[in-house]
Amino acid sequence: MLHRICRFAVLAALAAFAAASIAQTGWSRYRVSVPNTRAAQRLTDSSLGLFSEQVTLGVTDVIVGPGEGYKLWQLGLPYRFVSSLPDADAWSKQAGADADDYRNEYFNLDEVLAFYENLRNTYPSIVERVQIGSSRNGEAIWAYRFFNQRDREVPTPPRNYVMVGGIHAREWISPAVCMHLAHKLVDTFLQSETLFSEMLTDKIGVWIIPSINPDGYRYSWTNDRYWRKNRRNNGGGSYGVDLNRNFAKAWGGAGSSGNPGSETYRGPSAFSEPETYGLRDFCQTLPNLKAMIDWHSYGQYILWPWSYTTTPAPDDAWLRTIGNAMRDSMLAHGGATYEAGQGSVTLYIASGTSKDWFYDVFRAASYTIELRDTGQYGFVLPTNQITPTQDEAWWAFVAMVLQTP
Ligand code: 0X9
Ligand code: ZN
Repeated sequence: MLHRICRFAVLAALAAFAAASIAQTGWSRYRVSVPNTRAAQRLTDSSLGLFSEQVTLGVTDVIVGPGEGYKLWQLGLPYRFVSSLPDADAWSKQAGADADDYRNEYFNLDEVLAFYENLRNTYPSIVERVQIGSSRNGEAIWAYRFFNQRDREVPTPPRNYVMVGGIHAREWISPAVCMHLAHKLVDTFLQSETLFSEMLTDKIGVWIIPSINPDGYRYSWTNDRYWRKNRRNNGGGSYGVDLNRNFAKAWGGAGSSGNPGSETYRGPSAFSEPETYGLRDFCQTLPNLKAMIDWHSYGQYILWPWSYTTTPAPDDAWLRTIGNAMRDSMLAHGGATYEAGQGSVTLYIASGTSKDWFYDVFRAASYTIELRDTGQYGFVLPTNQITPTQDEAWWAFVAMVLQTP
């Protein structure tokens, strides 16, 4: 009896110690032994977050949040500490109180890139970057990869997604939305938001291109707020190619111009621009491409191929399903009303666009999303609409990921 009491006391003390030490580490990853189906059921029924889609026999990794140590203990299963997970907001604390300003003001290119570098430096295990090329004026074009840390351990390539920011210089809400996707992905991968269990698996890698048109974006800050194109010197005093008319699918067709002075100048040939061929070459290195979203403004549209013709794309049915799901998800989470449709039909015909090329080559989900508003302010969207636009864009993105298994 005494022996039993002693053993209980030791266990209780150990439990208290374990609970206290877990609480102090904030978010942690633990590996739980799951010897049989009864144990598996206990773990399934607990409210601990999982690192996988479901409990597996043998061992299962769980996410233990601050103050959740007792839940681990209550399982009555052997477990061991694997690693502590960084605080999802550490990056903004590190950068000072202003780091969240991207929610309320527009960032110039240096600030945008500093934002991503800050995330990468704080969370090197889940954020990487690669240079996908250089702009016409020699500025680096970056892609940042956000991925669950575990996908380094699995042999199969993750589902890859590409988010394109700022192809049109003056559409400042596009890079602003991409920054928010980056921030939310970090949050999602670091913490167990069970709603996103799909995204917590090892199966997705999201590539965000903060600005595919850095020269144009800079120019829209320094010289001309309404600049759209890149900054190619076309000669004769004219500058710029409309990058969203420079892709190879139906290049040169209706809804693009051969006049260098035009806002929709398609360039001298398909992929004549380093920004577009950089994106092309980069996408072609990615296995298992699931989707691309090219973020634009304005009009509040979710558009799928084709853009160059009003004939429906061969996969119109599932493009529509995903597009409608994005629209519904935005609305269901308090966002604005977006109209979903085939680009050429819902908006206008445009040839040589990113989404037609992407769909044509990869037969993957491919969208242009025209963010807020519907015309009151247009490209110069007031700063108090940045946050709600970012929030609804996140919900469109989540829906798209859930629809593309
Ligand atoms: O014209 C464009 O490139 C896009 N609109 S924007 O006002 N952001 O310039 C729309 C391209 C989407 N596709 C079709 N219109 N078909
Ligand atoms: Zn645009």
